[in-house]
Amino acid sequence: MKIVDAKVIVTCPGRNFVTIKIITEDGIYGIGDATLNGRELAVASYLADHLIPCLIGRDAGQIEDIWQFFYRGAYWRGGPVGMTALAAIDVALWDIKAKAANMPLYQLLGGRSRSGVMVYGHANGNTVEETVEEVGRYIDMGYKAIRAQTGVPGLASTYGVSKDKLFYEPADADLPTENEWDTARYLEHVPTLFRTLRDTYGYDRHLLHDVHHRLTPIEAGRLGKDLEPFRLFWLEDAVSAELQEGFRLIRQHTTTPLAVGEVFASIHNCHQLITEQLIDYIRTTIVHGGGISHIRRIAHLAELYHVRTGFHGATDLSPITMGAALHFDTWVPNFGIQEYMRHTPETDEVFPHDYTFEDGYLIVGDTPGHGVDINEELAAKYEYERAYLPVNRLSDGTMFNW
Ligand code: GCO
Ligand code: MG
Repeated sequence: MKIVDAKVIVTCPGRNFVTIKIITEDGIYGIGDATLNGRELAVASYLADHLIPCLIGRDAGQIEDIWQFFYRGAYWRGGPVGMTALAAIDVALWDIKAKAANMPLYQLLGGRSRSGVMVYGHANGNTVEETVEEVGRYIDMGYKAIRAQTGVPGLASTYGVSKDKLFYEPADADLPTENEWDTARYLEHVPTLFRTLRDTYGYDRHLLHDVHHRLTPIEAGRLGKDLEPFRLFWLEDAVSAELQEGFRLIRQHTTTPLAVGEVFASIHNCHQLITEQLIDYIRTTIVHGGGISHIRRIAHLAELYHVRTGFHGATDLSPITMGAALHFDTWVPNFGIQEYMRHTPETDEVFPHDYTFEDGYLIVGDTPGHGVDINEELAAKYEYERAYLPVNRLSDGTMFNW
């Protein structure tokens, strides 16, 4: 299965997506997602200018060797741009291998471990009342698990609170918009949301919350403790995780389960978090973590330490990532939950796929490969539009984490 061609497709059906398509001599092709929000063209160039020239002529079946060639061979290893590019190639090669074997990808990984993949949706509102109402909508849609975010009084905008309720898109401008942040106000407000949610809906559904890297470890410990009575499924990205041992402090103060890792690019960003059992869920997903070949290593390490997977699944990850992740989720023994933000109908049309939502679960399809395709003609109609994620400042102007 010699690789005879490979190309990068950039499309913007409402938001930017980067895709690699790898074609073999016998006509089988595979596709992989290479989208890195706000840095899309860096990955597109990394693939087109530096990786694809080395890919042509190789055997598409040698996935591991190709992975090692690009990882070790780069000398400059890792990083979000490099690992996203590598992930795209890896997923496209797994797609080819599964198609050649005439099997859905989960069969190649080890077969089905569960009938469906439990997902969580995003409910948000400007006020507690609005968020409570939104959570009700998600319950009505059948979700078993719901992430809840609310506006903070006194702040003009808050992470996770969007105008369009069903299709949240944080990259909202062609240059970064500046938001304002206030930790004290936030810490006061969030417990009210979860108290009201539990008073309204009881304890039947799983509730989750994303702090988006905004606290220090001791602040995170306090929030985790305040939220304990409301039994969160997880508290996500409570602090930015460059300092892995910083999580020890959070752990000393709370039993609220912790999730982290959507911005990690490799096992080296989380090995200590896992082996010291400082987290409960690892969020690094296929597209930003070197593909199936590398995420598999993270999942196996995590399994030894009672850490489960909880893959990132925001709309800035294309349906290809969602498809590949669902095959992985269907197989991986230590599965926890899968994030699921719905893509817009325009995006779904560019990336036809065979997974379906049923009663709070995503059900993987049985099409050979990862079950997601790209309509290139349609993709070509949507030109790239530069878009950035916002940045945050404190009220005195100090730059902060977004
Ligand atoms: C999540 C994430 C996203 C990110 C986005 C950045 O938990 O889904 O935090 O909403 O902000 O993926 O590109
Ligand atoms: Mg998050």
